[in-house]
Amino acid sequence: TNTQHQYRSESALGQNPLSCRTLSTRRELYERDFPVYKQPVEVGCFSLDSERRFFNDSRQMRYYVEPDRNPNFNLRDGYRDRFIKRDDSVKERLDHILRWIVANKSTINPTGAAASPRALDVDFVTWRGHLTKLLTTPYETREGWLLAVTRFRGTLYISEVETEAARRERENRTERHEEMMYWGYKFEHYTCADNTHSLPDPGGVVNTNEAFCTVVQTRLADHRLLFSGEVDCRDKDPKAPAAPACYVELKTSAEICTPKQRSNFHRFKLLKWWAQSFLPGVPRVVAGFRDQEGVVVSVETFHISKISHLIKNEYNCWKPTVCMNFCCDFLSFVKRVVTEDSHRVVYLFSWDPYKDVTYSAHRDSQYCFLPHCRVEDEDE
Ligand code: 0WD
Ligand code: CA
Repeated sequence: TNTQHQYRSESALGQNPLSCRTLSTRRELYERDFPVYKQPVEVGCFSLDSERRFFNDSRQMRYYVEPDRNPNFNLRDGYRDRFIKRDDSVKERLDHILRWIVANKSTINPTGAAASPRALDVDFVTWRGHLTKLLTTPYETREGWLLAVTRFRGTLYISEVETEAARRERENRTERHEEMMYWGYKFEHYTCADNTHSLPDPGGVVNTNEAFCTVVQTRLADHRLLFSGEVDCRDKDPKAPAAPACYVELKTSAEICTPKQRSNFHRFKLLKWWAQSFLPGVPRVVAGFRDQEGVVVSVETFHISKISHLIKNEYNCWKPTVCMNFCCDFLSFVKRVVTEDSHRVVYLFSWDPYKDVTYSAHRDSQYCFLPHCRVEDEDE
């Protein structure tokens, strides 16, 4: 189209090309060819138990048991009496990933980088969830973000900082909202078993401290990435393809009754679902559609590779290439900006809807998130 041509050659960097201190998030700037995104490879995993303790293994892995297409799962069951909620005022930052890295250095640096024996062979380390936020930024109109970045021995570590708005929202959630947050976890308990030969136990306790996380390595253009993401469950067939291809993401969503609701589902929800699972190479999402009372009335599988076709008929819809190109340009921007290599320095990247990305630098501040005693000390 015309618009596309008009913006092809325009730089994505700021309004003033000489300053290069900001990054635009306007969609038109990112409508280029899809960038190289290598098939993500699982390099490890870890588990967090019911008390949020770290284990360098897959003990929290769960197994998907395909439910009835019209199941009648009551997601409200157990909210009052069988629910242990993780304390989400505790900020874990990159701590679990750093622990995994320390325990698995040999896996990620098989030969040991020649120049610096303890340098990591990747450009970026972060949570998958932070990358999801970057992918959806050109289409986000409600929530901004703050990302803290530290360069340490050449590698850029990205850790989210809660915005004031997000903190206010977390502290002022309605009772209805609190309960609805439980519904997603409850759905997992109707569809996941603890081992390959057992069945789901919806009578058990839902404890949101428990997590199984995959660690994957991949490359986006010239950015080598190492990130971790929480995985709900895997295909229980032992002949299923290797991880991450055997993983299944579980979601709940309001049932779709009108064309307007279907359109909104395509335009907003499928964007988030696609971005989150595409990043680690999780091939499918199983969605439980629930009514107003929290009863799952239908279940549907979405294949990530088919989502871009599903949305093609929506007017002015999101595009995977815009998401990936924006993320790629943001990471390039970070590499250019974050020059001082020190665990004591944090560059804070800040974005609000309809604005450009800006940044500020902070030394020995509240934003420091690399416990320097960890990444460098444990093998010394
Ligand atoms: O420090 C932080 N700001 C964050 C830490 C933000 C997001 C996540 N985390 C940590 C937690 O340790 C969590 O175990 O990351 C882990 C999950 O990482 P992720 O996979 O990178 O996060 P994301 O893709 O946003 O969420 C995946 C799942 C969610 O499932 P749904 O279907 O709702 O997308 O992880 C859960 C949730 O079940 N989850 C969280 N669990 C604990 N703490 C959190 C959180 N803050 N956010 C999402
Ligand atoms: Ca989920």
